[in-house]
Amino acid sequence: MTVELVARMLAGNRVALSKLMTAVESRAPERPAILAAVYPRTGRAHVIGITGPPGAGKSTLTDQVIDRFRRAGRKVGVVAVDPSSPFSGGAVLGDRVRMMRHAADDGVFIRSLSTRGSHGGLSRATKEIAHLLDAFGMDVVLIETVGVGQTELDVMEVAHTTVVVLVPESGDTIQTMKAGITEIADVFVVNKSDREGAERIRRELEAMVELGPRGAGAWRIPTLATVAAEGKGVDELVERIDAHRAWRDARPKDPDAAWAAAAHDIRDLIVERFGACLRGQVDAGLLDRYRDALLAGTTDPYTVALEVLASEDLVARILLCK
Ligand SMILES: Nc1nc2c(ncn2[C@@H]2O[C@H](COP(=O)(O)OP(=O)(O)O)[C@@H](O)[C@H]2O)c(=O)[nH]1
Ligand SMILES: [Mg+2]
Repeated sequence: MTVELVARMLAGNRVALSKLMTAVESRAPERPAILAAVYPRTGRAHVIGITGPPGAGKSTLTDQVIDRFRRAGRKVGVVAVDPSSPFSGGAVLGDRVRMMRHAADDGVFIRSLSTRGSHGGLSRATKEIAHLLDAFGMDVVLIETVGVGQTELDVMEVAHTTVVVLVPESGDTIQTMKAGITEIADVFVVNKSDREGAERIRRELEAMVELGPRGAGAWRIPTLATVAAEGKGVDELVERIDAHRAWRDARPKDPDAAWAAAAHDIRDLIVERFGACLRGQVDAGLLDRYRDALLAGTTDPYTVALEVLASEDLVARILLCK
């Protein structure tokens, strides 16, 4: 089933892609097998993060960027992440509406993710869905996420190039983030530059960039002005995004970082699988014989846990976990 679905996806079937995304997002048991099967086909796409406060125009900008990439003949996958609305899903819907004109385009695939569907593992789900889009053959994967909190930082770890979108009213955000914001951004965009104060914010950002690394090979973070609603400044944005990729590709690869990232993924997968199995084993009657003593007050949960951990019975059940 999984093998056939992956084969269909790799052959360009969008329904298969969509089903695989759902399996991965919901942590179906086939998830590691799916990811292993697509792995050899990943590593080609340029993954671009677009983040910033709600209402900054990220979706409008994403829509414009999709348009530019499509004109250049590049295929585009989009993951719209919304960590902020676990129940409503409202913003995600708005994002989709803003990118609707690409819905009929075979070279575009848009997936929305909310906290609800991904069992708290939003950054993991985002990363894995980006891998699927990469394997599907997308040249570019855009990840739109809201805000600059920890979840977004985790999400952005997946991105090769991160665009931080601000607006003329973002002065406070910049002040609270201070240097932290230049650590995540590869490109700054002041969107809604049709509004007053845009140039002032742009200069503030530029001053902050000046304080950053300036060595010969260092990337200099550009600060761009856009009016996403009118498509202004988007060509330059796409040009800087491409330039960042070229800069990145020209740098020597860091094997330690690559191994650390892989080891992190491997450990997570092992712990997750093992934890789920162990939970099942413990629930399957391992605790029954402590019930009466616990209710009678002659023991307590902590003592029971220590006894179970030291028991041969637990070891026997652990051996059943694969
Ligand atoms: N004035 C102005 N409004 C814009 C611009 N870009 C987007 N908007 C509007 O800002 C609102 C929020 O845009 P959206 O893309 O949903 O923001 P997101 O929450 O960051 O994804 C929408 O009503 C857009 O039409 C712009 O450059 N100038
Ligand atoms: Mg949006």
